[in-house]
Amino acid sequence: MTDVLCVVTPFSYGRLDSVGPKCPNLGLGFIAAVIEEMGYDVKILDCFGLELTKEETFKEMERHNPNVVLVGAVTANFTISMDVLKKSKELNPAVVTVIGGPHVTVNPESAFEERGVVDFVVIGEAEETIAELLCYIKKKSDVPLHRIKGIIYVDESGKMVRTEKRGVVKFLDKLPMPAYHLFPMDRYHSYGWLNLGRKFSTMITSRGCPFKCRFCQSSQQAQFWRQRSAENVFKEIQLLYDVYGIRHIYFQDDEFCVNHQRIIDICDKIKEAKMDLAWECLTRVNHVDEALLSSMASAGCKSVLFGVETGYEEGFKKINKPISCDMVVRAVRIAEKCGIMTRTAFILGFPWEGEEEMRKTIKFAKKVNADLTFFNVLTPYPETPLHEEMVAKNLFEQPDNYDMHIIHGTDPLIRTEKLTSKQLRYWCGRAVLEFYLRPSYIWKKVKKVKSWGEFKSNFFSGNDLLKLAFKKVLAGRGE
Ligand code: B12
Ligand code: SF4
Repeated sequence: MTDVLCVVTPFSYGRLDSVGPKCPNLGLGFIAAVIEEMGYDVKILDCFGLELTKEETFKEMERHNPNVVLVGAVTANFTISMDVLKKSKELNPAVVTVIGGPHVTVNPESAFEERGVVDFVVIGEAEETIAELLCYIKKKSDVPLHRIKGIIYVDESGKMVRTEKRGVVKFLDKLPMPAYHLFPMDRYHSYGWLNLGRKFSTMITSRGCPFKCRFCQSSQQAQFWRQRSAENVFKEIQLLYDVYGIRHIYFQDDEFCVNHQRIIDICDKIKEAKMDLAWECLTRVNHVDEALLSSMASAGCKSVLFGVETGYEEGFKKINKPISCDMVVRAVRIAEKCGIMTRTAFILGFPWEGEEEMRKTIKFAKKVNADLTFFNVLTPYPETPLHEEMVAKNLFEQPDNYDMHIIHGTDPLIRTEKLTSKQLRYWCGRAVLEFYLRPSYIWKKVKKVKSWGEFKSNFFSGNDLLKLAFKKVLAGRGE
């Protein structure tokens, strides 16, 4: 029997399984570490990492027979998260069910649409809330439920009670390291395009983002940007390196390079320790310069993903991203000069966009000519300004169909003022084909391949991406 069971719901990239990464769910990792520090028996059932089906997940839940079940939900896995909690109630009506994560943080009522499945919704960052809630559940404190900040529950009269708002965790260094020992650390791997055959994990070294792009949910949730100190981050790198043999880390902070000195300090520590570590991160083009990128490269940074989003100046203004086309080109060229693989991500399908904007964005992506470029159709997430705008303009084709809305996988949920969702699908496929099937690009890629393993992983993920792009173009033709 397990006291507290954290369930990472089943998830697969479907047709793009060769492209998507597998990594620990660090939100639950931090929460489990806090619970363990409190002295409870806690386990993580990582159905994504272990590649369990829904039925296998249910069997494992039955085997663990927990007293408390915790599930984290993004919008795409909300339905299956609810299924997991419903099943836990069926298996044991006395079980206490708790749901948290980005989806219920902005849309908590959805968890109570079907009564009797969820006992508690936790809003926002949960380390402090879960500690207090567990004390209440285990009858270890006298603090009444309504005094626990950051939760929603249904009281005896059937009324939904929302307690006072809880702020974010201010000092991240005081948190324990994520409970990596509870994850199947041998099961994780990087994205297909940078699968170096090394043991892989992700890390989060800061929370929030200082910017407010109109389509982004992260920017709406965290009230302000916070960082872990270089010392604290390096401690976690050492843990992953020494205890789990991790040699490839993806820093999945929304914006890794806000504080240059912190990054340079982390790089210095990696170099001083002579670690054989490869790593990658996400950042914005206006947050990098040559000094920073060369320091990162010398400490093992192999790849940087720049969120670019559109390919024309007016577009940046409209999405509230204070960057310009020149800044994008400049950042990519500096990274190239430093020997870092560049990746850029674009979004197609902002409300005002038509064929002209599609062409501009694709043209610009080709001009930037990063090593890898991703094109996705906009998925407006609840509580973002763009979501509100799309709803107001009646641009949703499938309002509630977020299920299985996985990377590049499914039909667009939206249309624009000028393009249908089928046309958007077509443009998304066409963008991929136009970008990748240029002889100059193929030759650039071939020249850079260093090993048979690298060739294989690039070939298979490239092949799957192109196949999907062809399908999108064929399905979207004729409108
Ligand atoms: C790593 C990551 C992934 C990994 C997930 C790995 C895994 N094993 O689960 C991968 C690459 C697989 C992934 C996939 C997807 N992701 Co993702 N991902 C992230 C990312 C970059 C970091 C998550 C993280 O570790 N954060 C740090 C931790 C500490 O924060 P946290 O997860 O929010 O957790 C805190 C609270 O939310 C809360 N909490 C979280 N879980 C729980 C559970 C309980 C019980 C409680 C009480 C509290 C709680 O407490 C935590 C600690 O304070 C975030 C962006 C971000 N900055 O968070 C996007 C993000 C979560 N992903 C997002 C999306 C859209 C997706 C995809 C749908 C993308 C796609 N189109 O395919 C898929 C869906 C996958 C699925 N079905 O679950 C969105 C979610 C928006 C939304 N409302 O749905 C985010 C917010 C990015 C964004 N800005 O839009 N993702
Ligand atoms: S910079 Fe990135 S994480 Fe920050 S608000 Fe914009 S899209 Fe979101």
